[in-house]
Parts: sequence; C-alpha cells; structure tokens
Amino acid sequence: MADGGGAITVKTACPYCGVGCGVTGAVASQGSEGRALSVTGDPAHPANLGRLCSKGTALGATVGLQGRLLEPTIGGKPASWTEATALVAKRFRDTIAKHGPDSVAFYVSGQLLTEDYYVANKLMKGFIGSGNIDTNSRLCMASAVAAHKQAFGADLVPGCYEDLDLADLVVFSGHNAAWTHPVLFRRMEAARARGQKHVVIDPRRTDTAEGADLHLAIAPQSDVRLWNGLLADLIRRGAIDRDYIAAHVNGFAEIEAALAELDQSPAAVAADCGVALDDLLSFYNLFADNPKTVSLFSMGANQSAQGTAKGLSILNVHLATGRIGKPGACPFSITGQPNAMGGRETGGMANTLAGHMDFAPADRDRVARFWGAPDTARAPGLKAVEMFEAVHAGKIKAIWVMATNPAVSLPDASRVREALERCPFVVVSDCVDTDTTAFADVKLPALAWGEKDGTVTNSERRISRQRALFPAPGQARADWRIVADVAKAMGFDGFGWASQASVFREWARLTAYENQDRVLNLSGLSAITPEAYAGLLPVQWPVTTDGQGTPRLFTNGRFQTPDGRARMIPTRPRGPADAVDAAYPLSLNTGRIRDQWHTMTRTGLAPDLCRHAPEPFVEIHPADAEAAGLKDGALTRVITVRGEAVAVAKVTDRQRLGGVFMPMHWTDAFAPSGRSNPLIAPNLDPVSGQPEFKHTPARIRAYRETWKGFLLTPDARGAPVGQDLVWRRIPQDACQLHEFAGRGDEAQREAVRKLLTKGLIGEVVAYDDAATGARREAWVRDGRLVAVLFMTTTGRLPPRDWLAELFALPALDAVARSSLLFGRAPGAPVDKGPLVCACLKVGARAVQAAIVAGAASPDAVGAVTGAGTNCGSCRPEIARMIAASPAASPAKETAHVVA
Ligand SMILES: Nc1nc2c(c(=O)[nH]1)N[C@H]1C(S)=C(S)[C@@H](COP(=O)(O)OP(=O)(O)OC[C@H]3O[C@@H](n4cnc5c(=O)[nH]c(N)nc54)[C@H](O)[C@@H]3O)O[C@H]1N2
Ligand SMILES: Nc1nc2c(c(=O)[nH]1)N[C@H]1C(S)=C(S)[C@@H](COP(=O)(O)OP(=O)(O)OC[C@H]3O[C@@H](n4cnc5c(=O)[nH]c(N)nc54)[C@H](O)[C@@H]3O)O[C@H]1N2
Ligand code: SF4
Ligand SMILES: [Mo]
Repeated sequence: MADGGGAITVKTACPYCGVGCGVTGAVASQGSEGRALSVTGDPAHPANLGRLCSKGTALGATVGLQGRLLEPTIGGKPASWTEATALVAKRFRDTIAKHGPDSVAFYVSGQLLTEDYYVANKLMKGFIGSGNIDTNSRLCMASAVAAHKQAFGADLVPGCYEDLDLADLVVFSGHNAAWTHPVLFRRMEAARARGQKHVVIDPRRTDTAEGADLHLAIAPQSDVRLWNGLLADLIRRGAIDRDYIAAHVNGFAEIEAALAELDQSPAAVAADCGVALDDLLSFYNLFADNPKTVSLFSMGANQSAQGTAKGLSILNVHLATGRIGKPGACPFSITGQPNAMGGRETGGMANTLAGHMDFAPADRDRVARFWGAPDTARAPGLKAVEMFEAVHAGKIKAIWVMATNPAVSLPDASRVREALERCPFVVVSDCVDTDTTAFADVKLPALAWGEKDGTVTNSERRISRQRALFPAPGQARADWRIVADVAKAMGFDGFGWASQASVFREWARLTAYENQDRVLNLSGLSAITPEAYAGLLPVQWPVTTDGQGTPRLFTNGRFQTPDGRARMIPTRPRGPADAVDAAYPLSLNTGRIRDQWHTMTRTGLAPDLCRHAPEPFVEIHPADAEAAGLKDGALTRVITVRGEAVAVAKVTDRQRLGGVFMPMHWTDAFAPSGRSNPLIAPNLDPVSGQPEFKHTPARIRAYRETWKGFLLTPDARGAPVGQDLVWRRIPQDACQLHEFAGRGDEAQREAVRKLLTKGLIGEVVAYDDAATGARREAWVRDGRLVAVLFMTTTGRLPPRDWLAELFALPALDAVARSSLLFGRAPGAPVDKGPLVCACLKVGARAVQAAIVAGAASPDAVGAVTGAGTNCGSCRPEIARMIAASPAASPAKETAHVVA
C-alpha cells in the first residue's frame, strides 16, 4: 500500500527473535538510489502491539546490498542458475547412487520460512529417502522439544503471551529475557509494575536478574535438583493439585519414588544448588502461594547435557500443580529464532517426519502416501553435531547448508571447519559471505529479510507473514524455490509449486491429512487462496476454522497421548558432562549480548548495534580475576582442552565465582581470535542431542601484549596474514575501527605496520618516538582523511570517537589537520563511551552526566538524554549505573573498553 507521501508501506515480521514482532516497513528509496527503509512496530500485531527492540529498530541499517551474494558461484566463479542447479542435482544424485541416501545431508535453520523448511524436508525425507536433514534448532530447542514430546505426547507449547500479562509470578529459568526477548520483557515489566513477581534462575546476575524480586545464582547445571526440590516441597506442603493429577496425569507415583532417592530438605537442596537457604525458601514460598505462575525456560535449560531432564523437571512441577492450560499459568519454552517453531512443525529436525508425525510405521506411511513418495525415510537421520562428525569421518560426502553458519555456531568449531574442508561437496545458501561460505564449492544467493515472502511461527504458536519490501536483488532467489528447482533437476515430481502460497496450502493440507488426534492442525487454512494468503493476519495454531486460532492448549486437560493423559517422567540431577579440575578449574558459560544477533552477519552491519559491547569479552568474578593476575580491561586468554580465545576481561561480581562467560557472536570477519566456539566441548544431551554450550571446563591467563594499536579506514579489513595478533573490527558510522595487539618485538610491529599501510595513498603526516614505541600516521587525500594508524608499546592510545567522526567530513579543516596526530582536537569531547541506548544513540558518558546532574531514576535519565525511551532494553543497565554511582565520581563503565 502507498501512504500519502508516496512511500510504500508493508506489514511484515521481524527476522530476529522468537517474540515475532510485527513490523511496518516504509520504503523511501530502492534500486539505483540505494535502499532506504524506515521501520516501526506494528501496533496491530498481537506479539508486540507496536513495540520494537534495538535490533528491530535498526533493521533499516541492514538492508543495503553491500556484501550481498547476488549470483550463484561454482568454485568461486560466477555461474548461472541453470549451471548451479544442475551441478548440485548431479553431485547429490551421483553420491546417492554410489553411497546410498544416507551419504548426503541438509543442515538448515530456524531462519528459513515455513515454506522453505517444508520443501527442504520433503526433498530429503520424502524423495531422497534419508532422515539426514537437521536444523540449528538442535542447538537451541531440541531439549524442550524432547521434554514436550515425553510429557504431552507431542511438541506442544501450552501457553501464549497473554499468560505473561495475567501471571502473578514469572520464573525465568536460564533466560536473559531483558536482552534476548526485549519486547516481551517490557510487557512483563509493565505487569511487574502492577504487582507481578519475577524470579530469575541463572548463575549470572543478568539484566533480567538485576531488577527481579529474587535472583537464584545457582551453581551451573543444578536446575534439576532445584526444580525437583521444589516439587518435593510442594508435595510436603500439600500445595499440589491431586484432583488434576488424578484426572489428567500419569506417573505421579514414580515421581514420588524418584524424589525419595535423595534428601529433599530445603537445606540439602540449597547446598547442592549453591544458593542461600533463605533465597531458596523465598522461591518455594512464592511458587506455593501463586497459582498463576508462568515458568519461562530458555538456553540455560536447553543447552545442557541434561537439557531434556531440566525441561521435564519444570513440566513436572506444572503438571503436579495443574498450572497448565489456564490463563496466567503454564510452563513456557520460549523460542530463539523467528521460525524455530516452523521448523519443528514441518519436520526440520532429523528425528521427526513432518506435521508432528514421527517415524512410527503408521505415521511414516501416512506422510509417504500424502507426498506420493514411496521411498520416504523410515528412520531418523543424524542430529546436527553427529551430522558434522559423520562429515568429518567421510560418511557424509555431500552437504547443503541453508541459512545458518555452522563454522561459527556449532560446538568444537575447529573440528567442524575441518569437516567442511574435507567434505567432497559443500553447498551453502546464504545472503552474504560468512565463515561457512568460505568452505563452499557452490554458493547460492538467497533472498534476505525484506525480500522474501512467506510465513513464520513465533513462540506462542502464532503464524505471521513475512512480506517483501524490495524486489529480488541480482539473481537472488527464495530458498524454497532454490530447493524445488534442485529437486526437479534430480528428477523428482511434486515440486512444481507456482508460488509460496501453494507451498503453504500443501503444508496446511498435510497437517489436516487423516488427522484424528494431532493438535497441530491447519485445516482452516488448507484451502487458502493466494489473496487470503497475501493478507493473512497473525493467527495461533491449531486453526481448524478459517481465521480462528487457539491461544491456549490443554484447556480441557486432554493431551496428545494415546490415553489423553499427560506423563510425569522422573528426572535425576547430575553434574555437567565434563567436571572442572585443577588444570581447567572454571566453568565456561556462553550466550548472547543485547545488540548482536548470532554470527553478526546482519546486526554487525549496523554501527549503532556494535557499540554497546564493541568487542569480545569475558566476564570474570573479581576473586578469579585476582587469582589469575587479571585487571578489568586486560586482554585475557580463555583456554579449554579444545582451543583458545582472547577477549577483554570484564571483572564483575555479576559473574558467579568459579565461572566465566563469553558471548557467542564474533567471527573471522570481526574478531578471529575472539570466537567462543572452538573452545566448546561437543557434549550432548543423550535424549535430545543438544550440546552443552553453557559449560566447558576452562582456565584463564593474561595475554600480555607488548604493544597495541588501532587503524581507521573507510573500508573493512581482515587481520594481516601470517601475524600472531589479536584483531577486532568495530564498524563506525563513517569508517571501520580495527583494534589490534601483539606479543612480538619491534620486528613484528614494523612488519604489521608495513602490511597495514600497504597501498594507502595520500599525503602522510607521521610522528615516531622510538623511546615510547609510539607510531602515529595519518593519510589525507584531496583534503579528505584516508586512514589513521596509532601504535604504542606503553599502553596509552587516544580516544577513537573524534578521529572516527572525521571520516564523515568532505574535507578536514585546519584544526582537525593539526590535531590529527594528537587524536583529539582542543576542546573536543572525549569518547561517548559504550552506547548504552542503541535506539537513540546515547553513550555511557551522557548517561553518567545526567546521573551526576541529579537524574535518579531510569525515567529521569530518559527525560534528559532520551536513553531507554524507545525499546527500554537498556533500562536495567541505567538503573545499575544509578545504583553504582556516588553521583560525584564517574563510574568505571564510562571508561572506553578498548582503551
Ligand atoms: N540480542 C539477542 N537476542 C536473541 C538472540 C541473539 O543472538 N541476540 N538469539 C535468539 C536465540 S536463537 C535464542 S535461542 C535466544 C536465547 O535466549 P537466552 O536463553 O535468554 O540467551 P542466552 O544468553 O543464550 O542464555 C540465557 C542464560 O542462561 C544462563 N545459564 C547458563 N548456564 C545455566 C544453568 O546451568 N542454569 C540456568 N538456569 N541458567 C544458565 C546464562 O548465564 C544466560 O544468562 O535468544 C534469542 N534472542
Ligand atoms: N557458544 C554458543 N554457541 C551457540 C549458542 C550459544 O548459546 N553458545 N547458541 C546456539 C543457538 S541457540 C543458535 S539458534 C545458533 C545460531 O547460529 P547460526 O544459525 O549459525 O547463526 P546466524 O548468524 O543466525 O546464521 C544465520 C545465517 O543465515 C543467513 N541468512 C539469513 N536469512 C537468510 C535467508 O532467508 N536465507 C538464507 N539462505 N540465509 C539466510 C545469515 O546471513 C547467516 O549467515 O547458535 C548456536 N550456537
Ligand atoms: S523483540 Fe526485538 S528482535 Fe525480537 S522480534 Fe521483537 S523487535 Fe525483533
Ligand atoms: Mo537459538
């Protein structure tokens, strides 16, 4: 539709987290003028009611075409679609003919649309006849899926977002919602202002924990003990719902017997979980007193070698108290990716077939009949980590990776890279070059957000439309179509859809096909017309009458088991897969930061999203830092049996003693030595196959650089080849900041300097002081700044903001020129500090100044600076800065983290 000003506005959905916010995009320009897009939250979308977080707000900065894959390539050389499709089809066909269907695999992603997922799964499981298609949701949701299936009979999420408004108590289990599901968190903060209580279970004091009524900083991996202890306590108090259990739940006697194997006294549980008895009792009291409880669980629960047990322990408590299927009461596994749910529905996981049907003969035959595919797989395929192990072992000889970056995001990432290197045939569909496309024999250019068109399902089972805002750039194509073309070229029938609407219709028909008792049923959409599909409003499945969704499941106490009753499954606490020891005494935990999305292929394009946490860091408890001789801000080696990374120490008591935390986001493009995943042990939950990303034994040491420096250039540069450096790239508004540090002598410094300055053209101003090891150089051409290089051995470097901003000027003025080598103009402000508010670009220094001037609440700081007034995800941090600030002395956080 076009508004009065002529801009085209389109309603679509955010491509990031599983909240699934509705977005209204207004395209201001496209084509040869470059793309300009402004986005706002869609007030009519039930998931967000108009709100967006910092990442959603910055979507406009990520739609440029720079760096996009715009044509297929074979062996690095441009190819036509006809050639690329024929080659992929031939190599897969030949491999299958020679080695059987299980010698090939697809590794797909929760960032595909439902239509893409459906087509990829139909090709692999239905027509190639192998179960070898798995999704990155294996790293994310697999444990919750397994728990749901065991307890409810199918992968069903009972609740909806409205329950988060209605609950009196919300428990966050391994869930840093303030950063990872910010729009939902704001909604719960509003409920909290009305009296809702929040309990956070997380070894770290996250921003979610900071403002909560109670934070249980449990020992890593002690969740099962905590939840089982809660169940035992509720039984002791008589606070369980015996009528509900009698009518709707099996297995309670077995649970009681299993609980009796251990001392369930609060004192014993508190000791095992490493929390104060009073805190434990506060939690148990809150739980007993508030029937309207929602227990959110996320990666702190799922990403564990006992992830399924953690999920089941939470479900058990809700089943025993009948807190399920009721307004304001449910266990709630929250999804990470925008379409993790769609993948679980269509069969993106190796152990399910499609439409919540598995490999039981009756299910399998039904799906095979529906597809007209007699060769449909009869057994599950390999799960993600096992899949790449099979590639490494040479059992899988051709793999197609779509919409995920396994060279960065899988555990034991160096081994994954080895596997990709060895694999005879690697196909990667992506929108940009990544650490994974570096291994591709064939690269296929996919449509990106803003171009693709189809459906996604969010955490509350709500199906929303993603719609195109821009025409397809270059030769990029929809993922479903790329796969369908390969299927046709392999000689298979049943892939001839004219549009995504017809793919969706077929998918909806499958969910309804011979459906006696499957809750996942889209029969109300199975005859949807292209026009209705185009205008489809957000709706929660099951949808059995046209246009009418289902907010809550299990409202009648019936589950999808043969007897309709839920199953309580006993769980037993145990330690992490690998215990810490004298050599590796710390537990390495990993996860997310507020403003980056996974491997940074999109959020890394938005300078504003790169300034809250500009470079890899490791959070360390003050006592552990002291023991290792590490100061806040020091470059730190984090070492495990598998690998090593270097990150900036953040010394903080928000981290539990004995543990360290690293974000997962950095890649070769941004900080090759700051990647977390080469360190991670590939220990798996035996039931779900999900890796234990939250625990690997580790040790820390000072990096002890002997020199460091930074380079500012308009273009992005990689680390100089052949040098042992810690290298980080941090995008700025008008240039790229490269920070580096080394341990070599003068010869290394000189070698690095030569490599960095090679090819720079312009008038050079330089300053060199052998005594202090200082080297400062600037290049100016036609009055414009071309590059700036600062190096030092003494540890002091000037601030970066002023220099970085000079790259925006069409010409340097005299003051700027004469101040270049000081790194700062007389009277120019020092750095803004890390960006606290990414939405309104407010730095730590401005927030600090407002606090010093008397702003005593996040609202007051917001009134003065604007910080926190858009998405609000920085409000916990502002509150912390207020609390930490004796108004007179500037707090530590204002120091530039890379100084
Ligand atoms: N900003 C941002 N938001 C995102 C994403 C992103 O990349 N960036 N990704 C999206 C995706 S795909 C996902 S899966 C979600 C994940 O969302 P979250 O699960 O909230 O994110 P994480 O930071 O991975 O982990 C959550 C917490 O688990 C804690 N934890 C570690 N070990 C344990 C333990 O043994 N027990 C308990 N109880 N807690 C533990 C960690 O300390 C961490 O604070 O976020 C989604 N949203
Ligand atoms: N250490 C550690 N590792 C982790 C985790 C952790 O907590 N700790 N969390 C895990 C979890 S929960 C997750 S979900 C994974 C995420 O890990 P990944 O899936 O590897 O991360 P992304 O960066 O989201 O990768 C998505 C890729 O798809 C591309 N892309 C985007 N849209 C499209 C599209 O429409 N089509 C195609 N073909 N490509 C597209 C992007 O450019 C990008 O390269 O990481 C896991 N890894
Ligand atoms: S909370 Fe943020 S990242 Fe998640 S869907 Fe909404 S705008 Fe996107
Ligand atoms: Mo995830």
